[in-house]
Amino acid sequence: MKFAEPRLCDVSIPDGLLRGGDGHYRKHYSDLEGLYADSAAFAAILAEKAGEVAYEVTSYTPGGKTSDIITGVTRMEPGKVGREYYLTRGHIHARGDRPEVYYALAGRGLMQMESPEGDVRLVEMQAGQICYVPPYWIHRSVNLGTEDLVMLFAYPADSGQDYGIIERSGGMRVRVMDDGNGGWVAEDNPAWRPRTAQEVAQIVGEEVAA
Ligand code: S6P
Ligand code: ZN
Repeated sequence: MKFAEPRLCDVSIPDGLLRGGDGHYRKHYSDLEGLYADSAAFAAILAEKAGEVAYEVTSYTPGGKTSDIITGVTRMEPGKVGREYYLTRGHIHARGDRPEVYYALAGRGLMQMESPEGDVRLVEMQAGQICYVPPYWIHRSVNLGTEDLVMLFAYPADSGQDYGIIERSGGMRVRVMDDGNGGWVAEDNPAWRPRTAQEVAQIVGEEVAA
């Protein structure tokens, strides 16, 4: 048997990067159209910094095996669109039963999770804390601070990401907004539509009675 080689990577917390991995992508503000509630505020940000990086992901994906784990770092800029804190697009794992671990390395943020049935969990995180995202939860991170939010993540290599799940329901159920006192408040997203029993069953791989 040919055993896979170990890999050593450096985590640069000040730069918010994993060095020595094999993946790197950047999301610019211009890639985030339609994500935020306040479209006028978003247009103003676009006018100012369309080509700037909103968040970036560096990672290491080992080869082939379904039992492998992808490890990486997400760095997200601080800021707000209107009253809404900056966030990542969010997704559910295409293989929905695959979980994920997030470890906050710098900054102050929140892991926003939503179950297929629409339960909401908002877990505040700061450097040194781990959030376990269980199977089947839609997840995104939110930067609540004034500095970069830097998070290390690890998840099964065969998870895949379904981004459409959030679009199909009109966004996530709540939006994380500035409460006017330097804190945050979750506000209902009026555009949110619950998933049908059929959709939920499809996600969790169960049969539904016709
Ligand atoms: C992948 C994992 C992270 C995110 C990254 C960017 O399963 O959860 O690598 O991809 O934090 O967020 P998003 O929502 O744009 O994928
Ligand atoms: Zn994920």
